[in-house]
Amino acid sequence: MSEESKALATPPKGKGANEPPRTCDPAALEVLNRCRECGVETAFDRYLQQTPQCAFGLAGLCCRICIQGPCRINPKRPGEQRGICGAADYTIVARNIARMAAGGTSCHSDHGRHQALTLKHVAEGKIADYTIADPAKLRRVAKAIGLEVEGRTDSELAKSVAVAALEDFGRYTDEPCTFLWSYITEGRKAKFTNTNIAPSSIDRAVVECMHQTAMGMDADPVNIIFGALKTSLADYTGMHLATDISDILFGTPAPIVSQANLGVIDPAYVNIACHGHNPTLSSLVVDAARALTDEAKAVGAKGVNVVGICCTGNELLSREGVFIAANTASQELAILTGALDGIIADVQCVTPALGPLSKCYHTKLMCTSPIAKIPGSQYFDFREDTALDTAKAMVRVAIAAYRERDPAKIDVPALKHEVVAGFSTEALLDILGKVNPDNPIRVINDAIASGELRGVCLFAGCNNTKQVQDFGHIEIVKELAKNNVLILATGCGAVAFAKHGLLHPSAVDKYAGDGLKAFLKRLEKASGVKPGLPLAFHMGSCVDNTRAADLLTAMANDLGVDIPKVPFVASAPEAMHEKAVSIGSWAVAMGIPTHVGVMPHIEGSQLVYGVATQIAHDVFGGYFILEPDPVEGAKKLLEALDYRTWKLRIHKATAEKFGTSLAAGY
Ligand code: BF8
Ligand code: SF4
Repeated sequence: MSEESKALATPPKGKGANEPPRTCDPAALEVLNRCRECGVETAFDRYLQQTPQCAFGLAGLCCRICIQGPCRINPKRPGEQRGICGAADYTIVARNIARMAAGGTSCHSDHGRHQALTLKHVAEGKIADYTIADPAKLRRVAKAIGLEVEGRTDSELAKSVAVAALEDFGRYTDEPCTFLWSYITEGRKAKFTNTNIAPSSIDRAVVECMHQTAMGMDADPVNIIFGALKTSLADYTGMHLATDISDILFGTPAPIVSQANLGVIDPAYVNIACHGHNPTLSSLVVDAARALTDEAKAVGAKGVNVVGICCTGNELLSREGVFIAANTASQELAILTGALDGIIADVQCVTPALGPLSKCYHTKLMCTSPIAKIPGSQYFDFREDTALDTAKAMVRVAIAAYRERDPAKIDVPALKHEVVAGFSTEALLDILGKVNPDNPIRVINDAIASGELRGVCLFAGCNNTKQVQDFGHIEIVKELAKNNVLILATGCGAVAFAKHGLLHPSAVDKYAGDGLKAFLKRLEKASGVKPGLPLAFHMGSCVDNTRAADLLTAMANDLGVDIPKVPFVASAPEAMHEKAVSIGSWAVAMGIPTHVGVMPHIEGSQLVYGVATQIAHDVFGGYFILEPDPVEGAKKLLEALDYRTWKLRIHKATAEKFGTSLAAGY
């Protein structure tokens, strides 16, 4: 660790801590230092106000599931106490974490439902503002889920895909969800069938999980965790169909150049941040902004500059090259630049703090979802049939706000980085196909077999104010890159890399080990991607994590093994949201060693902790690595990769020597 890194390595300690480092993003730090002088409060301050946090809650030992509670069990004396109903520590901890997985599943899948309904309405000709942007993807998805493609029009197919997706929400028979079963290995299908965790529908899995964890229901922690895993596979289903349909409606991402960090907010323009997760709205805001350039010029601006925050930002970055200003912990800071004229929010990760904060500035906060309204915002009822008109109305609010700016408050950090993003699974396979047209995915597998790469790591997840913002992401990725691990990234992790200049070819020269550098340069030369390939491949938003899972499935199928044998790990150094719990849970069920850098609320039960970190390994091949220290986290990820690579090489050598297929029993 560098001296600079060591200075940042201490997470905020709590009340009274002397100027603790809160972020390692220089742009964020600049704004935070300024707002400390002017007394504005942010999430970083409120975290400190909340400390010390409740020890019962931190351990997962507070139960509020029925109104006899709250019941709490002393984390220092687990086993000695029970809740009023007799619930033991392990029951309470398991129920709480299972309900978080259900919460995360609800977010991703409700997003997916929205996409599916939009696609259906497009196919039926009911809405004019959307089209099928990627008919080739439509056909690929239709084929993947087993639909007859030949001789059918795009509209017919789009309707069938939409209906298949919607059926995954409400099937009343017992066959597994289509958008799960169509994309996973045969080995995972057998595993999920044998462990009885294959969901037949998303809504049912969430309802069942809430039922299972109600007062007076399941008290068996292992059974509850299996219920949580079933729900998390419903999460996978909802995520996969959301990504598939977004690509169909808005285009499958391909390499694209953009910029990242607060410096993308340009005071010369009307600045509008699209914030949240759903591209259905934000894609039309981009269109509306282009259409209203003259109106922006009429108020003295150079035009309209749409920027992104959180995963809506990732969606726009991946497809349209829209600049990304912030990940979740910096969202308030975008307002504090004094040059943000509007925030157009859809769903998820839009913090309530933006309401009162925007009132202290000229920034207009606009909410658009009937289930995500924030006091202090203006509400626009966003519907697909009037989408462009509503988007224009919101852009006009921001244009009007431009005139209300307070010049004394405008101070945008001059910090931004160029990024190369847009690496969908298809885009990556296309690049790999330039090296091996017959079998693109083998390019990765061969590089692992030859020792050029040590494996693959997917960085996902959020910012969490318990950690120094972005620090874990940055430290771990540097360590893994130095050790020749191929890096994929989504969500706020990907934005962290973007803001710090790691999604750029120059970062390859700076941070990649010799093997990774040689690998990336070979791909770069063959593919001709300009200005070159970045250190980490930005695969999209949080909901797009199944893109990386598809790549992993392709690696496994090419190797002829199931996922637990593939040198592929995941890391969420700053997991925060319930969505991180559901993603982490399906990653483990899929067979992925999954590092989490913020302690989830499970330490109150040794049994549940043991299931997450060890028993899961025995049953599914995946397991949680719970490690807040980034250096240790990186070490453990490398160990997990090395173990799999070592075994793979030995078994491959043995199979080649004796002319057999890879041994199934290892
Ligand atoms: O869905 S990574 S903080 S913005 S939950 Fe939210 Fe976490 Fe960011 Fe995207 Ni994902
Ligand atoms: Fe207490 Fe049991 Fe009710 Fe939970 S479900 S609040 S442990 S009585």
